Amino acid sequence: MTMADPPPAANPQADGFGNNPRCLRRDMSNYLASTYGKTSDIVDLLTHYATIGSFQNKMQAVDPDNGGIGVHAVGHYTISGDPGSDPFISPNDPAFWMHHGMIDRTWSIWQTLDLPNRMQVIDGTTILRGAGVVATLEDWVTLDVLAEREYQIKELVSTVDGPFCYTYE
Ligand SMILES: [Cu+2]
Repeated sequence: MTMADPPPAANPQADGFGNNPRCLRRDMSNYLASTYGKTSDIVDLLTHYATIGSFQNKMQAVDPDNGGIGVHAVGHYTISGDPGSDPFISPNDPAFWMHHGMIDRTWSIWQTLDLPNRMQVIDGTTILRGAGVVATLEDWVTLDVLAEREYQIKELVSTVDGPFCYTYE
């Protein structure tokens, strides 16, 4: 007989995105990974979503009844997941960064399938959730301690142009 872990403290915000500090739990939620994070889900994403808006909306989807759970969200809710899952605690587990590398790789592959139309394109707003200002390629990004200067989004959308120089094999 095994004892179940106690549930995490309730998030202080109704939307679940409030600061909720607690000890890290290293755990995997295999259900989401095996249901929505399969290789076939990545292939489907790469081959059926031709615009950046449809591609990222499918990749980011978090509603099983409306678009499913996207391969990006799967990692956030799978790695280091508390029983209630918390997308903001998942980056605390070093294993999570393999997932984010794969998300970057998937975006890079998607771009190379139609470079003229998929490299310099973005969709969405300047904030993660809720209404915000529509982002443009001209907007500036602050990377804090990771970079000595700010970059425009148009400089950051390629793995080989701008400040980056890497490819996936
Ligand atoms: Cu992420």
